[in-house]
Amino acid sequence: MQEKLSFERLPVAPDPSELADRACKAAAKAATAIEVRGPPLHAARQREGRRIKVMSAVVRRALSRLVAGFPSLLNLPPFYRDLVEVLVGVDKLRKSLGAVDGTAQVVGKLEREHLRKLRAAGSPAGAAAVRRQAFGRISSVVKRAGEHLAFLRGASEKLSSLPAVFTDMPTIVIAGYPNVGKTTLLRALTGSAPEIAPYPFTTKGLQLGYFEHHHRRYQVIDTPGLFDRPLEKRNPIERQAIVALRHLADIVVFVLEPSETCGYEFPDQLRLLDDIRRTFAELEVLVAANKADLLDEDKMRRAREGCADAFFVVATTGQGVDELLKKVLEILAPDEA
Ligand SMILES: Nc1nc2c(ncn2[C@@H]2O[C@H](COP(=O)(O)OP(=O)(O)O)[C@@H](O)[C@H]2O)c(=O)[nH]1
Ligand SMILES: [Mg+2]
Repeated sequence: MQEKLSFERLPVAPDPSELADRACKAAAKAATAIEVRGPPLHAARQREGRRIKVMSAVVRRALSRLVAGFPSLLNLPPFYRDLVEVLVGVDKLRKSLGAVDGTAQVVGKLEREHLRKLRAAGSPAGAAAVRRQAFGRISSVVKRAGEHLAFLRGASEKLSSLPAVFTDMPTIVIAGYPNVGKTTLLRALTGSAPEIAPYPFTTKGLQLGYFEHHHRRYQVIDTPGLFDRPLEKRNPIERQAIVALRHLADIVVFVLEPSETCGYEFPDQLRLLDDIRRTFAELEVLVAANKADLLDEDKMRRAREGCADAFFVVATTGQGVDELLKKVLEILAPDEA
């Protein structure tokens, strides 16, 4: 079963002082909850030992959870790797996760070191001093990781704008100017309303839909706001985020709208089509000439001249969509179409 990689629920890195405080409080509470027996020194060692263990455990658990909550950067699918690179930098992220993991290890070491010292304590006051020293050193180690924790907090926030998609499902990316009928075509292809997923550098997000053919699922992605102006007009960071979609796409359907009711002139639409063909150079780009119901003879002729191999469709009624889909499946599943 394929699974979507989700960045929507990344853990939020704790504030170092708050974490240290929380751990101290939990430790104090745990120490009063245990029953100790025997002479005062023995009882003090038990209590203080318990406090050190709980302090350490609370800190280590919080740090390990944080690290474990980030998807492994080593085997991120290229689509996500590119986006993580654009948004936070893979190396920086790896370094901070490594530092936090290292902090958890050091805390464990400090715990063991102070438990040993505790065994050598000669009085209840001495045992309390060892515990205070352990708390102080653990707190300061956690605070020294503050910069990395802050970086990870920012990273979680930025990465929460990444969409949850299937990276290994055959995928059709729909491109074209606004209002040409991309979403309507997605509905026609999938038979349902799309899910919306966030995407960096656009407030419109992605629209995702799915359909099944011969027991195989296909993903259809509408990209409002991403491929609706030439990529040269984007800044390099935006461009990188947009171009990451080529890792997901197995085929592109570019929606043309020769009737121009969308408000964009036909020649501009053809220029954008050229741009998309260059961006997805390694992929097949099929063209759907939509709103064929609105074309008079002149515009129909012009559309044929402008794009000889376009599929004329009416996304609202589904007319022509089957032929387009047949071609899509011929390319994506040549053995089954
Ligand atoms: N007449 C006609 N209108 C269409 C067709 N396809 C879409 N529309 C209309 O065009 C408008 C924009 O469609 P939409 O799918 O939202 O475009 P998008 O911005 O590219 O996603 C909507 O009002 C649709 O109902 C079509 O084939 N014929
Ligand atoms: Mg749309």
